[in-house]
Amino acid sequence: MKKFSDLGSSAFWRVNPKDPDPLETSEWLDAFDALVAAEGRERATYLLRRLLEHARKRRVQLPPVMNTPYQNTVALAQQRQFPGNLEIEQRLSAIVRWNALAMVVRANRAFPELGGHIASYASTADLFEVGFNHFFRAGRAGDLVYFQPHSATGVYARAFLEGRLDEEQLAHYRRETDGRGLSSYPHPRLMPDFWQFPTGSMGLGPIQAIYQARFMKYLADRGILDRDAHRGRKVWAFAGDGEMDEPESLAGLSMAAREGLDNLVFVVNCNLQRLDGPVRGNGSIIQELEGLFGGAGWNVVKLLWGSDWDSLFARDDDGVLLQRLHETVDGEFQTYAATDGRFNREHFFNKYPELQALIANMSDDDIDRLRRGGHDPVKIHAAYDAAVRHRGQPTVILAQTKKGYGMGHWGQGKMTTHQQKKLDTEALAAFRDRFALALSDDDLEEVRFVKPAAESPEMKYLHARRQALGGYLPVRSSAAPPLPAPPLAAFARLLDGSQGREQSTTMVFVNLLAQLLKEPTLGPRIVPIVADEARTFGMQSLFRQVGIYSAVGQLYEPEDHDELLYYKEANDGQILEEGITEAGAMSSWIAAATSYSAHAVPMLPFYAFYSMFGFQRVGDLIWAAADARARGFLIGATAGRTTLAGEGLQHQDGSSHLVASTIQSCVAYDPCFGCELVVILQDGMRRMLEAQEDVFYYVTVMNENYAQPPLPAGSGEGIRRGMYLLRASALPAEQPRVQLAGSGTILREVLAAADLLEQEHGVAADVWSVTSFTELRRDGLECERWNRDHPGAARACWVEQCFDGRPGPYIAASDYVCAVADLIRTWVPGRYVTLGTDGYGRSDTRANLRAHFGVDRAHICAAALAAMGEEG
Ligand SMILES: Cc1ncc(C[n+]2csc(CCOP(=O)(O)OP(=O)(O)O)c2C)c(N)n1
Repeated sequence: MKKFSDLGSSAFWRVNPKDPDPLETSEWLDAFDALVAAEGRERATYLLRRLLEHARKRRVQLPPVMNTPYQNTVALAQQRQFPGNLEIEQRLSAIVRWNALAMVVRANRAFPELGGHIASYASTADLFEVGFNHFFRAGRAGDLVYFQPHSATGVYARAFLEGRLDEEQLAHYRRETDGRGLSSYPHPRLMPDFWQFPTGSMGLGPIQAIYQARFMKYLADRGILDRDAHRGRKVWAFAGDGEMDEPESLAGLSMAAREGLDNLVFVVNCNLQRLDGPVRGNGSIIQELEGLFGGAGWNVVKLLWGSDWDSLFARDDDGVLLQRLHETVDGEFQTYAATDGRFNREHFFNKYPELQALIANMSDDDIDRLRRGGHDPVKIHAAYDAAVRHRGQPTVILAQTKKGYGMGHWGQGKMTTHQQKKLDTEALAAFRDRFALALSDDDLEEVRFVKPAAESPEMKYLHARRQALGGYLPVRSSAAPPLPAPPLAAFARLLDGSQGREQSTTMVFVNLLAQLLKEPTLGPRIVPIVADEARTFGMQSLFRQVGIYSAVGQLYEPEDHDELLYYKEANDGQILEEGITEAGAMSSWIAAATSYSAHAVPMLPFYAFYSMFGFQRVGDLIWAAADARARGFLIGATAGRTTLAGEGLQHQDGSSHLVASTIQSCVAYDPCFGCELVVILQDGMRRMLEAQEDVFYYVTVMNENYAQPPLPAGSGEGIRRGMYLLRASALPAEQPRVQLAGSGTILREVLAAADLLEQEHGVAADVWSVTSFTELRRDGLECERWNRDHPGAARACWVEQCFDGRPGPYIAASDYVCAVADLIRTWVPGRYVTLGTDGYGRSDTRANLRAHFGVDRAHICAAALAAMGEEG
């Protein structure tokens, strides 16, 4: 094993180098102290600045300046007096701890397969409880809390004490199919009256919280949320230190600082462990995160040590305690967490005689009782208090804890603690004694939940605290006023087609959006979102029309200021231009798409992105959006594998509709014509805004220009349900016949193939416009299920209704992999041939690409003839 002193090159070491000449160092430090005393801090800062400049000139490497000592940021002298009843709070948190543990142990005793976590909540319990007792404000203008997912048990256990969940529900933790149980993690989809924000996938909680905080400022700056009513409102995000490894966790940090999000508090539970082992065994995750957050411009509050360390630091005149802390890597801190006072004395304190002297009057038990900051309500309160009062920057609290705190040698600090879900009676008894819980041996044996009597001081205190903070939390509400969707007739101009002019469906979309933005009621509620592709989609006219949101307005004269459609940033701008971060843009979209729930203010976001960089790039966020019951539009632009011609393999999307079909609340369409698009978007608005259905729309639009036809009479229902007969062949009924179906721009190849078949082969070809293979499949599956549940009934699905009396064979083509058109195979009443763009995209002209993949008119025609041949 390497010794710490050998680690000369580690970043951690560079922050804390050895001192080759302590005497000389102390002379410099004394001189500095004298300067501060005589001339003040400002002068000292000036001199430091000059010294740094000077060092730079001399090419002297500068030390990392983003790190502070391994100590609490809030000094004892700055600490506000703890306003609560510490004793009662400790008793309450012991009960919540027990109930959380009991849920997991009981679930796993009954069904060992069920899983569950004890150690994570054990480490974060005090961080949550201080929030619940003193900070988290409830109500419609209350705080929004993103809970660390695998600590959900503690939130349930507290809601049980509050009377919001019953024992039956706790006993059904992770057993949800009968509708009585509790979900594993925060899932609004599964517990829509309880959980607000899905955080189960690591990293998505932190990034969503950041963009939520920004969205709240956006709503206030645009005058949509009443600034006074929402003053002081906070977004709290609890995350694990291991979770900070996720790119999404860090992705929004600089935006949060840039926008001055002082309504945002991150609490990182630094128990120094993740699932497999230490987060930074050879370094310090807290110092590393301090550098990252500080460098990004956050206010960093380190909450490392409990009150019982105060006197040690006060007596640490020569800094030996601090030095010892600095030279200890996290792998060692973990061992100290897993061992007792005696071990800590021998291995940590006895290393230096000065340190030994510092703790000479402490027993091993005293040492054992030295708490880390995240386990001391007084210190937690001080850190939270500093965070909520800080202005101009977001705050991160780096709270040092022990994983499996209180689980003794069965779990605390153990490598395997994350997955510990069983505890024997001996371990339970130790836990009871450790937290002074009034449990009989029988209670232990049965792992009974604990709930003090309603009149007990604990329960009175708990309710009083929550009443003072506006009620209980988390609570999810979906009560929001409906917004009127414009009727279809409002879009008559777009429904009439392009009168022969060539236009892409992207352009039709942008025209519709521009019109919507002018609607008196709905207009202000539209949230256009882009990730640096507005010009790609021809949306730049919106920059001037409604402005780009910027917290500080526009501090420069834009280069194009003398043009009509200049690049306009404004404090009340409506567009969220996120820059090149699909994850950030998606998080903004989620905030807007769930605003009806989080703020009782329905908004209608349209996030337009390169279709390949949607489901493929940020699919997990889209999944989280579905979980969050998002309502809004995702516009997959420049869609299709052959329609986006020159961009090649990484850009060409042939699969997003397949993925979209796997998300139940995602209603996806791939229309060919602008009129179809308008019908779809109008219907989406009606469903989401008026009917308030918890669905969202994914609609692909293309950049291929062609004449847009007017809306075919009577096509509305078919467009919405997924297909309609666009063109019935005029050839006589006795001619051989084929049914051709197509979606997206490939429908135009299908139409051309029909002409070829009729003109060159005398084959009658009926042409179907398929706007959504995925909706057709859903309808088919639903009908099948209904028919199964109703023996004797034979409901026909939409595909069956459409093809009834229409002899095949049936040929379908799309710009996506064959599997998309295959989604409806079961209900096609004859030979069904699907053509698609399986394989990798590549660069070429549209015509060449379509020939290459076999989705052009010639291939469709050939496939039809071959199928007819096989049918005889
Ligand atoms: C995207 C994703 N990957 C993996 C997991 C599985 N997982 C759940 S908890 C966990 C470890 C979390 O460690 P940390 O964030 O340090 O939290 P702690 O439990 O230590 O408080 C992992 C890997 C997940 N939930 N999400």
